[in-house]
Amino acid sequence: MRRYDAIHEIRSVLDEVLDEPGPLLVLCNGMIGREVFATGDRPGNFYMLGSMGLALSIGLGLALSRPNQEVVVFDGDGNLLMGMGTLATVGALQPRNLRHIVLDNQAHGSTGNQRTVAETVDLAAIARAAGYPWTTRLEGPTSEQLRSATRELLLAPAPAALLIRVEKGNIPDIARVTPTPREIAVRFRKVATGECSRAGGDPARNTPEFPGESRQGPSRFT
Ligand SMILES: Cc1ncc(C[n+]2csc(CCOP(=O)(O)OP(=O)(O)O)c2C)c(N)n1
Ligand SMILES: [Mg+2]
Repeated sequence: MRRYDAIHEIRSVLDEVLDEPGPLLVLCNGMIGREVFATGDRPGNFYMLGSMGLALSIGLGLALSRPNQEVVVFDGDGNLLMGMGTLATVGALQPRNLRHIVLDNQAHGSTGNQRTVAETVDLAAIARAAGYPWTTRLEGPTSEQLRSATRELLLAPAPAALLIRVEKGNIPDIARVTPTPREIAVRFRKVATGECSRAGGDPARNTPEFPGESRQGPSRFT
């Protein structure tokens, strides 16, 4: 299964199972964020453009500060390896509303498939050892296996992690995330603080206005 196909299946389960306002989604940098964007943008998606290794820290902070909202982090193996200390903090703090999805292609797929050490390091086992009460690792699942594991993840005691081994490969010519970093932050904050009640609402209607600030066009960041 390709990473994009896995993201597509997971996203359709999230949309089917979780009613509005839906979970806050935190997307790590690189193609993972772009592929989630391609499956449907929404103000409740926080795309971490450019900075690698931070999705789980951002998700943890959100989960702790918004305990009544579900937070789902989409991570890559390279991202998680870069910010691995956060696994221990998550294990220590036990946020009950934090769910962590790791798309493991054992490579920095966004930048040319340079190998990561995920070949020899089982990140799901590390999450379990760090104190996640529920972790599952899927090796090249079928669509149905992935859908079923995603439903389990959403019901599992949190913090919970689902690691999926996916094939290497990017979708050719996939669009960049079009909202600017500032637009992403402002509209996301509105959802997270309850100022806007629909995490999945029409992104256009939730795009803030920035007096005196011109749009730079799509972000250059990976
Ligand atoms: C600090 C930092 N180092 C390197 C990069 C370049 N970079 C962007 S995405 C990426 C790979 C991310 O790997 P992974 O999390 O495994 O996701 P994948 O692309 O494999 O889906 C790299 C190295 C960056 N943006 N920031
Ligand atoms: Mg990877």
